[in-house]
Amino acid sequence: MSATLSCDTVWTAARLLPMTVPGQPDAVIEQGVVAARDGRIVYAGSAEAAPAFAAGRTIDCGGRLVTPGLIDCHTHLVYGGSRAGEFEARLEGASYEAIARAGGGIVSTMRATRAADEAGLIAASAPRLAEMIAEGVTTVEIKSGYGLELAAERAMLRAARALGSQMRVSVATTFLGAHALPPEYAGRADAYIDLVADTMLPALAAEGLVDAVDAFCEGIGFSATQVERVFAAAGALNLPVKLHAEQLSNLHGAALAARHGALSADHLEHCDDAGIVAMAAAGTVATLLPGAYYFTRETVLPPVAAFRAAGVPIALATDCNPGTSPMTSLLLAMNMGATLFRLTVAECLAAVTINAARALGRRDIGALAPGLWADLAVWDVAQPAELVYRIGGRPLHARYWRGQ
Ligand code: DI6
Ligand code: FE
Repeated sequence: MSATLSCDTVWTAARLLPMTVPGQPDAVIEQGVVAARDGRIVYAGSAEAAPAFAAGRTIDCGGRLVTPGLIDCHTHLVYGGSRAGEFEARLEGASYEAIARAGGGIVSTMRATRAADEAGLIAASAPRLAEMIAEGVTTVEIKSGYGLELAAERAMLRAARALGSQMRVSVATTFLGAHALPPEYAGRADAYIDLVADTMLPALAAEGLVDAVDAFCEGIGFSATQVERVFAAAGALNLPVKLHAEQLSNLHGAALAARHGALSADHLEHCDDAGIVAMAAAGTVATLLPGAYYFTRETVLPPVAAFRAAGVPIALATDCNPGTSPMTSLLLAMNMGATLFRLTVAECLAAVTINAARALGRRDIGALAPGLWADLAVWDVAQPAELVYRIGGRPLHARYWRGQ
């Protein structure tokens, strides 16, 4: 006889996919129950083993699949303007790198972002976030990196925080000052990195705007040495790091990230064995971004089989950004992860829940277990594979963020 457990909400008749064992997400609990108090899960498991509940409200899930709320762990969701014109130019033959070198690309979004104020950025970005929420996303990471000067980077991060407080979704902010070289620093990349590491990062961190620090380690971005400077500054502030690594070429960014205990290394199409070994040893998550792979028509696949063999946890994210992945659908990213990268259904599900949580350094989301936030997605699907299989459609029946 177990004692009565008092709680705010009980979800009954759920087919539960708790994601507590990342390797075995097919282990659906057919007659599942979740109970929450003060936004946190107090029970998640079979109805049979459940205690008696004294609940404020009971929600009958009608036998629907219930998963943790989805986590989009890599986005550039906050920005001004559009790059549809650049897309058109690429269709006529211009390459992404050529456009970037000609002052377009990231720098054109920088101009539009600097021109918008915080309210303008919120207004431009809220619809994108609403699309994610409509697909069951309960946590989203949002990077800066289109301001490339203190005031505009601050406006981006403040807009991200504001979206998180307005929209019933958790927002994790990442400072990506080292995303691109602003034109006023042309030919002076080291001086810009000094500004990022010595001025911008400490100021924004002091304002509570930075949960993690990222950089773009690439020929058209920053060198490994420059990234080291940024990571050292992050380390001095006790902030975790992550890295855009090996997207277009191999600068050994994955190994660099692992050396700094990075939460994740992201993209990784050109990652080599040394990078994989280093990531496995450091517990760094491989965040794969199939939307960017697809949209830039990349032909080199990320070494998924080697990540799998080495035991590197794999996450998937939208990389929502105006240049290389104008995508807000995390479900489509799952489909692309399976179709383009050959991830299994089980891997795709873990990639947007438990492993995405790890890529954000979070242990309080991404699974359904006592103590974690009651972030739930209730789906109108017969089996978990349908979440990965379908392209389009809105399979979400209901979504709960912190129990509400
Ligand atoms: N890698 C990407 O795919 C995006 N940023 C990055 O570091 C592209 C950003 C853009 O083109 O606006
Ligand atoms: Fe990115």
